[in-house]
Amino acid sequence: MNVASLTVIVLLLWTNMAVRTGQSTLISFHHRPLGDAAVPLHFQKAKPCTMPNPCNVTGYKDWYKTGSYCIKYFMAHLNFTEAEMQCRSAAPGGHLVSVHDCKANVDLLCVVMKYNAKNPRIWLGGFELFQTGKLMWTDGSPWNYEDWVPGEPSQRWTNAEDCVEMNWSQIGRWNDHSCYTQKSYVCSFKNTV
Ligand SMILES: [Ca+2]
Repeated sequence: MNVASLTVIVLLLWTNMAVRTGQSTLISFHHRPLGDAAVPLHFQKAKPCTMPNPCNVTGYKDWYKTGSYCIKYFMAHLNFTEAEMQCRSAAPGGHLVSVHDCKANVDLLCVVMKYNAKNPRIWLGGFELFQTGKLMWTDGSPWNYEDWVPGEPSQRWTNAEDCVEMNWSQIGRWNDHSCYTQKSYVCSFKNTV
């Protein structure tokens, strides 16, 4: 018997013994540890946060002020384009939300978790321009901050996942996803008051 055959037999015996003793799950974890992206979302806890103040623009007091923007969560599930169009109708200068620093990302997450902690996936206003790899915001503001799930954006340079969502597999982090999928969303407008 050569070494290769002996190795196969030992492996078969070992695997069989592991299954009989109910160790297969442990072995599976040992050899294939869960990556970050595989951690179920409902096992994750958002860090405690302070809700941002109400927007101080008359008629939009149920929106929240974060940085120079007012933002509002919308529960309805829409595709990316529909959500952007709804945001344009929701307020003058309205668009899907853009995010430009860590504080704004935390404020945004805080608002989302307040309204729908059980299903916090939302559209942001980010999208990839025609498979160029260039990421943009629907409100035209500069792309100067990002907080991706490790390994994302997974479909840059393709047209498979051209739109950006938050809270897919990690709380507060971003993922590129098919623009045709339907999700809740957050709108924002520039608060110049
Ligand atoms: Ca992706």
